[in-house]
Amino acid sequence: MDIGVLEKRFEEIYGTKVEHLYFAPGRVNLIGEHIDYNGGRVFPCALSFGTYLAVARRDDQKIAFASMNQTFQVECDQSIFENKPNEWVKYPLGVVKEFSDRGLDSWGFDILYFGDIPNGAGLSSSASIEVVTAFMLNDQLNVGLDVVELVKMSQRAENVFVGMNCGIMDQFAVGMGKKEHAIALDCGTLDYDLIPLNLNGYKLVITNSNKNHDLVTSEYNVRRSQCEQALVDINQELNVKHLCDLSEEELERVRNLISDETVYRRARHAVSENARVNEAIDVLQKGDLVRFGELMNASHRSLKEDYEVTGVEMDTLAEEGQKLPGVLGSRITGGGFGGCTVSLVKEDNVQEFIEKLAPVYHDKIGLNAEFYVADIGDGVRKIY
Ligand code: GAF
Repeated sequence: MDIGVLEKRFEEIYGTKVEHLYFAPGRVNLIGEHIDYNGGRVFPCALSFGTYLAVARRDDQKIAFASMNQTFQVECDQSIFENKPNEWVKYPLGVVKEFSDRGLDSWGFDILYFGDIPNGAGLSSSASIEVVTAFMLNDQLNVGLDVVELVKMSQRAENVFVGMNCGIMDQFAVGMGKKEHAIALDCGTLDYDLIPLNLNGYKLVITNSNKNHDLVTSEYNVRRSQCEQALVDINQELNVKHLCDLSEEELERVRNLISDETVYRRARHAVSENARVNEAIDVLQKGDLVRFGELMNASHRSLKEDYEVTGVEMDTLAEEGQKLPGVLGSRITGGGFGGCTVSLVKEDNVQEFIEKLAPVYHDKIGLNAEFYVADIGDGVRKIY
């Protein structure tokens, strides 16, 4: 990112200089999908690309939002909370509202964003804009909250203001990521460990299907409520806080309590995915990348068959990708219904992977895939 371009654009829009610049990354999840809201363990990392936020204070009680990626821009006061626009600004606005609800409402900011995360690709562009906004407000208003608290506020903003009942994984990865590390996060307790990513000659390749994950909010919320239903059913006899507190054997023992077959399959995905994550974190630390890759493949299969969040585009990318030389594993990453896959590919085979997968995908689906070799970066921060 050429910061000079952002600074120049800021001056063009607001007629004043950027005073401070902040950055929050996107994220890629290696394994542990759709279990953050089931109290499971997930294994995401922060990326080196993300969202920049340039800001200057202004003298009135307004906030102006603009983005170099979007045409919609707005200058608003608190009345915007009642008439929120169905535009990208609902993400940062939800965060501003979280601060405002805590009495932290000394407004007066001109803000310009620039993001280099592909939008709608399941790499957490929304969490990135939320967390960078929370981090900036915390700093500018001298609130002194720690990053985990900002992460929680950002998740709440998305749940309450945007209406997407996401778990905490994305905001946590964006806030707490560390260069060359993945985060082993227990979403039930928020205990976490930073695990070094020693990939011994392998690379994480992100493939963007360019199929926008447009169903994500509605279908996502349905999946989440199905998991909640499974928990209610199971708790007729048990007393568990989260679905992922169950082992696979325990779930089988109480299977008859779940009357709806679809709800049972959703629960089976959650419980089996959690077991896969625990094993994946373990084998990665032992350097067993072959097993790690097998677990990635099994994760994709479970998301396809039991959770039904993949679709033909993502299945094509993952399943065709799994067959290519030097590929240990490939799976959908993020909420699903489009977005990206993440594949573990031998460094020497990365070019071949791209050259072979792109035409297969194009022939079958008619879309052009894009490829990024993941560069694992740090979490949210102030640049100046
Ligand atoms: C989306 C959500 F925002 C996350 O909380 C998580 O549930 C993910 O989908 C699926 O693992 O990115």
